[in-house]
Amino acid sequence: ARRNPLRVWLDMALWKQIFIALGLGLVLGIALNQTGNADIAASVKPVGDLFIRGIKMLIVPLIFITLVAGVASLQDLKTMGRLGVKTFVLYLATTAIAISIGLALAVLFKPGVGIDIGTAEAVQPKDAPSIADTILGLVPTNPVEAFATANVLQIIVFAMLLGIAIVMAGEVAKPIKTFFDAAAEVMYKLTSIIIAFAPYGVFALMVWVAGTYGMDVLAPLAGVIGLVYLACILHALIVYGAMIKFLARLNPVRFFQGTIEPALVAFTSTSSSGTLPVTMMSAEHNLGVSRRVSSFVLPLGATINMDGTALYQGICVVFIAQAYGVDLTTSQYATIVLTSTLASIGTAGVPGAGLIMLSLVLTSVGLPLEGIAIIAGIDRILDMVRTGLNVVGDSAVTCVVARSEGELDQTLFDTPHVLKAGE
Ligand code: DAS
Repeated sequence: ARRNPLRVWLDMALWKQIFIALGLGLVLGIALNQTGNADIAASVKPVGDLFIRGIKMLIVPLIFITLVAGVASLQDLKTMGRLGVKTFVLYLATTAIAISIGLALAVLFKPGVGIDIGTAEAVQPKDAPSIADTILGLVPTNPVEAFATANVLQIIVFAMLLGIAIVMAGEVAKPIKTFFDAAAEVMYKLTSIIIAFAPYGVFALMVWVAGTYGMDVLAPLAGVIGLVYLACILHALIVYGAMIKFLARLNPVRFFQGTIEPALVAFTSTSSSGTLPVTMMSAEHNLGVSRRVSSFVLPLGATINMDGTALYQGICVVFIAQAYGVDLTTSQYATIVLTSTLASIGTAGVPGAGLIMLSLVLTSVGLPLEGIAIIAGIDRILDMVRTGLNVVGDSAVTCVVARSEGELDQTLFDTPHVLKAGE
């Protein structure tokens, strides 16, 4: 008997709902743009913003509570140290590979050759914080202020130290440890409620983006857009595929299936820290990663691991150099790799952060900042795919680290799409 379509929709797996929402939103947005109704497309944006606000609301309490609970559950602090080293090494390695792929493809395909330069006011570059300042900035002088300003790295440092202190306090701290374990469970439930709204938020954001940009803005820069998308997809398939297959000895197909939800939320929201609650839920439910590992590796990754951003910067710097007819020297390429890596660590996981960092990389090789004006017009389109890659890269490293620590449930990993909304 024919089932009620609403029943069919509500029973559908979350990832399918999100895919359908993405496709419908894209088609409707382009249709509205082509029929001159871009204002109608823009009018649905608040629905998307509401969803993004919902997941952002979770970031601070979710990271803090799950990380304290995760660290406090570590029996020995040696594990913590080992986790940290593995996480950092893998994050930096994948970012450096990402930049190299970006540079190689840009030199190969020359997307910037023949582009006429639009002139515009220069974007003031944020000077890169010195290494010392960066390290000092990690320690919050006031944890409450770190919470209020959602300073994720400072929250991570405070939560880790608090968790370590709970372990050291032993029996007397039992009530606190129990509280954080319970609070973590509650935060996961709250996250699954918000995730139920993902398809609607994704739909609205896609209508707005497709409706606002349409095809005419994208055509002249189709070359660099296509190259960034191609590079991100290649990086994911080759680098993460190989990591999952050879380092984690797991099935890459199952990995990519398991990261569809966070990848699409990141793609439409262009905020990896905003997507973090979804990334954590999918790591746990789809990929079988333990909370202890996911609550440590993912928040760190959302802030310091941005392969997509690094790759995008590699391509855009060469694109701008080509557009200005500048031939970069080998030492300039080396400078680009270094500044892009540092810039992607310093880039916050928020929309458009990569464009600001691009001015830092351009300045480092003496390229005119006006070049950013060309990219700025299409940056939202580029931000979508680079943020998606940022998030998939975080999930890949989390799987490898969890697997190496014996904290990945392979049965769960091999079961496609366990993540349910609202459970
Ligand atoms: N949008 C940023 C993020 O959330 C990345 C970027 O702007 O480059 O990861």
